[in-house]
Amino acid sequence: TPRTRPLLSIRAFSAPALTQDDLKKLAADKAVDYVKSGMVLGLGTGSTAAFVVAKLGHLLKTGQLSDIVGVPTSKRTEEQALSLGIPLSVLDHHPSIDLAIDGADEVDPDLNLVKGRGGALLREKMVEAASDKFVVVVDDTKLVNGLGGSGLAMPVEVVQFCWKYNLVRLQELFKEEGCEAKLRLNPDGKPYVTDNSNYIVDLYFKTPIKDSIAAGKEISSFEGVVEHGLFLDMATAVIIAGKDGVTVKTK
Ligand code: ABF
Repeated sequence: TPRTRPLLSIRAFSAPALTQDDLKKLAADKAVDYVKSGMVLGLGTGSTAAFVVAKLGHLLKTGQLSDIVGVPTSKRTEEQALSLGIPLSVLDHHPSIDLAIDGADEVDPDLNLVKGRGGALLREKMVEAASDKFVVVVDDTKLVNGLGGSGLAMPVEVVQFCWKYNLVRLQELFKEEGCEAKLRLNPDGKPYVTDNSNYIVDLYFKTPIKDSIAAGKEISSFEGVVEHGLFLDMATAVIIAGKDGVTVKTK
């Protein structure tokens, strides 16, 4: 009797899992769909926003986009954009921006954000507040139920003068949330200095911030506080990339 051969075994080839960088790039690509030739664009900071800037550079170079002007939110982004030949400006010359695209550290269900772990919160807030539309690009690890809920830093930019005084006041303000305030340091142990020559106090919460609107107002009322990382009611849309695809949330 002829030997029967086993039926061909069908091995399921699954696509390799998407890395976090793949997800960031997916969100960035989707956001660039909102960009049109002739726009003034707010250019964000951070690894997700860097994918946006890279894509804009590519579209310009290949002639798929023209006449855009970028307003960068940090020196880092300015350098990247310049290296890609993206024409740049500042708020002094372009006080109203058509569209800003930037990353975030936390996104709550109402599209309120924590931003600034990358240290660029002041310029980000100025540029994004001056934008008609503000599109946020994140991977789904950034979603939280309440701001401060990731357990990671919520930054506050403070003047260098008597920074410890403000650090203590900030920690006291969020006593109920079990807040621990720390001066941000560089790897060499020296204080991290922002593009605006200030320091950053990072706030770590045990429980999410109870009332972010009240918190934002209180932080801003402290003399010597320059800006905080709560970006409330600013996002027009949030593009979230997860392993099941890209979702766009609007208010
Ligand atoms: C900027 O970059 C910041 O507001 C935020 O801190 C950070 C997010 O970085 P990444 O995209 O690298 O996670 O958007």
